[in-house]
Amino acid sequence: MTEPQQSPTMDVVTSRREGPVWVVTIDHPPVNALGVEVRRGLMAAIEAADRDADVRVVLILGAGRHFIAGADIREFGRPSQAPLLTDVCNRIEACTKPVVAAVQGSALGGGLEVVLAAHYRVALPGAKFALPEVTLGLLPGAGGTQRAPRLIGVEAALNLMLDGKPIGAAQALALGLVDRQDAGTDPVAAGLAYVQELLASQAPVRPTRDRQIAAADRPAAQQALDAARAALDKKYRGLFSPARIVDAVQAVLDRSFDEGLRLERDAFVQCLDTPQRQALIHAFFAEREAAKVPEAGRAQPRPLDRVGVVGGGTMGAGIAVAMLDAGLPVVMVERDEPSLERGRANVAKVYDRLVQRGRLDAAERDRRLNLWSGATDYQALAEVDLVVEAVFEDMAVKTAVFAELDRVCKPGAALASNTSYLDIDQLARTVSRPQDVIGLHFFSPANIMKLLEIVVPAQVADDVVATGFALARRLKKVAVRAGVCDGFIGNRILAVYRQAADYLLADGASPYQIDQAVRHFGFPMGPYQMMDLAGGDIGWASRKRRAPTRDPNLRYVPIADRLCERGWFGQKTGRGWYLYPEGSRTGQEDPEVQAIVDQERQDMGIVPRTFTEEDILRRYLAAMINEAANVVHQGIALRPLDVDVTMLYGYGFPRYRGGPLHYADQVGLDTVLADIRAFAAQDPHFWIPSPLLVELAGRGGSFKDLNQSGQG
Ligand code: T1G
Ligand code: NAD
Repeated sequence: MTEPQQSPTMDVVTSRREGPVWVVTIDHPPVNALGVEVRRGLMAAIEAADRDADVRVVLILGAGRHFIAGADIREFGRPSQAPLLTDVCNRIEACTKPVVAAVQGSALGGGLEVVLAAHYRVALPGAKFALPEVTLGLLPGAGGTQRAPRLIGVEAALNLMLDGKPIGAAQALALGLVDRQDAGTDPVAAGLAYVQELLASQAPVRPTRDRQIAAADRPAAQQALDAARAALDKKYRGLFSPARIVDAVQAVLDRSFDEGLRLERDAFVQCLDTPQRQALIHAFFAEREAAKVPEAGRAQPRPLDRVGVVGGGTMGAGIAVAMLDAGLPVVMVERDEPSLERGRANVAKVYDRLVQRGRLDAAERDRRLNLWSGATDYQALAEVDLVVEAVFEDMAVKTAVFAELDRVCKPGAALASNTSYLDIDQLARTVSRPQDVIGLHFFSPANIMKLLEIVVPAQVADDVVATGFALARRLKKVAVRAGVCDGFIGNRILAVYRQAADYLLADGASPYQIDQAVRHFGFPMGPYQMMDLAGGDIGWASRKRRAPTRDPNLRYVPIADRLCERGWFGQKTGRGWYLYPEGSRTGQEDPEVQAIVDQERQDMGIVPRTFTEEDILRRYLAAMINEAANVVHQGIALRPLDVDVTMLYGYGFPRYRGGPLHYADQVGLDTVLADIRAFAAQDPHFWIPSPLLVELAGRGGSFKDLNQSGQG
């Protein structure tokens, strides 16, 4: 992770007088974050305005695409430097001249708190307002919890702070967050126009702190607070800061502004000290760093105006929808007309459901579907810039498809496979242009899941890798570079911690106990619920495919096979590890499954033992961390953060724990290693400490060190 260049204080905040207007501009690329030099610059600018008798109004602007994207997140965890943002906001509010904020782009977190501290606000069409601190394990710490409710009401302010999502200019105007909406594109012009209006009306200063919640609105405000508090456990399970947000906003009804500010400050410091804050900020920067790969640094992406998708099944259709959502024309090729019609229907079904739910209007659906075309003749792919193959997971079938692509696609077209496990180097060697072959591993449902593993085979050209990352940005996916191995980053690690779960199952834990422990850790579901969702038949097929090459030293637990032999594949067959009466998606524990487990243990001569929730989690996570370390050690992942991002966006690892390798650093690598060595005493074939884990623990190092050095 690279540190941005510090520029001298005065440059990042400039002030000039235009007649009676003191124009203050923050220019601190890339997002005008409120680092210490910006805070000092703002403080100085307001004080200068107050000293200058010729100044009648102050206008605050942000240069570039964004107004202010918040506090400088990189400063968190370091000793705080004066002035604190709270003091800067209080100083802005206390200015004796009206202060106006003109907002284009993002006004987020501390940036919105600066807007709230101003006396008047104007928004341009692209303006986005949010208090996303909760996504970083924090709460607004510069007066936002006290000023936002006073300006827009308790309920609206709570929603902004608890979900952290942005609202646009129109909604901000409707809520009273801004006073004006300007249709222009230039914040300077918009700001000065509004200032002239205020000067003409001799508008006074208007401190937000002086506003009170009207007596008539207090009962509804208290109801909103009570409802938010009641929903905390369900909606924000495991998170620390949401409850602090509700406490702070409660002060708006019960205390003075300054008492509320002190309470907010104390809560902010508490949140700063939590491991969650570290984990969530790690996740914030990790997903951005993951996009910084050597190939993209060396080459420009190829054009991406038209794409092809081969296969219209579960993945092909989802991938097509993701492309159409991004405005890319898609040519879908299937093996025959009935399959093509199924592919078209799979795509249309997604949009029809969105229209039915009112989340997309019919015209927009039709516009996107019109970008779709289908064919059974591969010639239809002659003009595409990139094609993604998503046909059956069979090397012979995929090789035949790539032979067709090699025959018809134009020179320079990128040829991608969505394979989950197969060897992309082998696939590349089957065509005349291996430099154009890449793996683009989407996750199901491909139009929803944000993760995209970009699998880099040995012969691929840098600009094809750069094209993969450009596509990911276009599709708003979080891309991770992965090397070629069985299962790449995510599925490879998944296979190992799944195996650890199966060993727990064989040795005495129930599938339901294991799932519960994993849910309590923060995953949305446990491994057995996951298998029932994805379909047990997929794992069964891959176990059968691997059987000939399976390591005979490794224990094999045949329980899942027993269920599959009965056709119990999970939700799609109404039962798997759980029962799903009448197609419900919430499974019920199944005593027959437990009976099968007991029988298999007997057949394997295992006397079941008791496992606590902690026992289960230590084994499950140790297996995940150990294999993740191997993936970094073998260069399949560039850095530990790439694994963390993969597990966060593709495998449900709880974001507030930062990912398995960030979590391992927090737990302590020596602790994890000690666990693995203890487990190895019972099973030395499965529990083989990763050389990287041994090396790092041995020298008191951390995975974080490797992220900072950018090395695996
Ligand atoms: N601090 C430091 N760096 C930041 C930053 C921030 N707030 N926001 C972005 N960056 C860096 C980012 O790492 C990347 O760096 C570059 O800017 C471009 O960002 C007291 C406590 C604004 C919507 O949570 O949501 O205020 O990789 O790639 O897609 O109450 O960045 O180039 O080296 O994301 O155009 C609250 C976080 C802080 C907003 C732009 N604010 N930022 O998206 O570009 S807490 C946030 C964003 C706070 C106060 C509290 C997005 C963006 P690099 P990018 P983008
Ligand atoms: P699927 O069975 O739902 O769809 C495969 C489609 O490919 C079918 O519609 C079939 O008609 C078509 N097809 C087969 N041979 C063809 C040919 N020669 N030309 C054109 N079309 C042909 O399978 P799926 O689940 O969508 O998986 C597709 C690929 O994506 C596999 O490689 C799989 O491993 C991978 N994948 C699957 C998932 C998942 O969760 N299902 C996730 C990631 C990756």
